[in-house]
Amino acid sequence: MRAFRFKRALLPTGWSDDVTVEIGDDGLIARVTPGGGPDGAERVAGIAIPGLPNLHCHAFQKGMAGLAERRGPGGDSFWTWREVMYRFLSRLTPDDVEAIAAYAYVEMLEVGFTLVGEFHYLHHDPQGRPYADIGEMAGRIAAASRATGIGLTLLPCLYTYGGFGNAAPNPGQIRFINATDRFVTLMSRSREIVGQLPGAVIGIAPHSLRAVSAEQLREAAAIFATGPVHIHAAEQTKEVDDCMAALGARPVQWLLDEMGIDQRWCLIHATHMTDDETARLARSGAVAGLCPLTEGSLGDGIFNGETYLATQGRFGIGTDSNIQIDAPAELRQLEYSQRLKARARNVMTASEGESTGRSLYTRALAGGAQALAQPMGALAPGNRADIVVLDADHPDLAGASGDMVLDVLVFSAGRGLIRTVIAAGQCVVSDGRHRAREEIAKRYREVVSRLARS
Ligand code: NGQ
Ligand code: ZN
Repeated sequence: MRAFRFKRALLPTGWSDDVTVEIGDDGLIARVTPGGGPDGAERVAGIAIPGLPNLHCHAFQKGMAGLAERRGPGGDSFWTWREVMYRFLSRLTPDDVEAIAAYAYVEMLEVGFTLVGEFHYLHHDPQGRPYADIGEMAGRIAAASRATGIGLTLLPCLYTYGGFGNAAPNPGQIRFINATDRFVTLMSRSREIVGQLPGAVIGIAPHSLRAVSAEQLREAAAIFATGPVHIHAAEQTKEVDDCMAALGARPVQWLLDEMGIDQRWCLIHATHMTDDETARLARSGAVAGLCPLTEGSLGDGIFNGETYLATQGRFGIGTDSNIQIDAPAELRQLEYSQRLKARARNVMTASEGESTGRSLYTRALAGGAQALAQPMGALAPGNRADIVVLDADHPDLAGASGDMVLDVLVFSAGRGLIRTVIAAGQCVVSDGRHRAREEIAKRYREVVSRLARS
């Protein structure tokens, strides 16, 4: 049993002073005592808030951040970015993927993401053949999680077709491809791998309505009848148009009508929805997996936040392409994109007087925990001991109390407030730096410089 004592903490009942959190050997919170607690607790200066789940990540894409920011011939788009991404991933070895993922996870922990949902589709060798161990790449993701201490929900991806209408995969996609039967084998192996990692959870990720058939999606949801189901949906307008042509409905509309979307579903992006789709998605209890920095980077469009929130829609946030890994910046970008769209302020809040920072943070906690099927999102017994500690002495926090602390975190000071991060009871970040940053960054630099040269 370990115990930490914080100057102040955000508990399910609100802000409390002098809080002791006792943690079991399983990395879960055993007891929370406001206003004191047992002797012998390790004192941590600062303000404790729950660690955030990162509900959508393709870790390997961290290694290409900055590679696609140069104007190409004839104008750039999501689809030209995807070509660059395919070229980048075509050369990655399992060692490369592990090195890049480990460094991405170090950065996530340093900004307060204590658990990652890895939407994992880089399965096979560069010729598209499964490795001798079909779970080779899944094992590398698990190894990166273990090395860094970030919690993991692994979402192996079902990817069969190159586009709508069961199109053949293009050469850039061959490393992703499995028909349903081989995906079932991959899932069994991935389940074993995840089983060796304490607290790790597995779900499935049919990549998108472009990459699987309607029958496959029904089949996969039935075979894997419990656990998270994540799918990219309605990110680009071209995808909506192609979906109309192929399936006779818009992507989110089709999923709602045909798949019985419920609480185990997470629709990644869900950018282009009519008001009707937005309200129906909200009522379904599913989570919208918003990735505001990536959606901005890729020119996707702006989520229908006002209507979604007005209908009590649930959302979480993801770093997706990892172009920038920064939890407060994701939340800020989400709110600012809504402000620019609505030409209004304090949009992602539901009630008068509510702090926007608090609203964004607590909704992203709950939505992420649900989407990743993890006990987290509040400092309470039975939950993962995932705790982010903010620097109470930071000048930007002068005079701030209560929820204003979260407004300062999201809108002004940002990640600079984050000093200590505890994941599953282990103190992995102190003074803003991950305990293995040096060696993991060294390996990352070697890998990325080699990739840049070749
Ligand atoms: C992905 N990323 O799977 O990494 C996708 C791009 C696709 C985003 N959609 C590829 N942001 O959607 O086909
Ligand atoms: Zn994605």
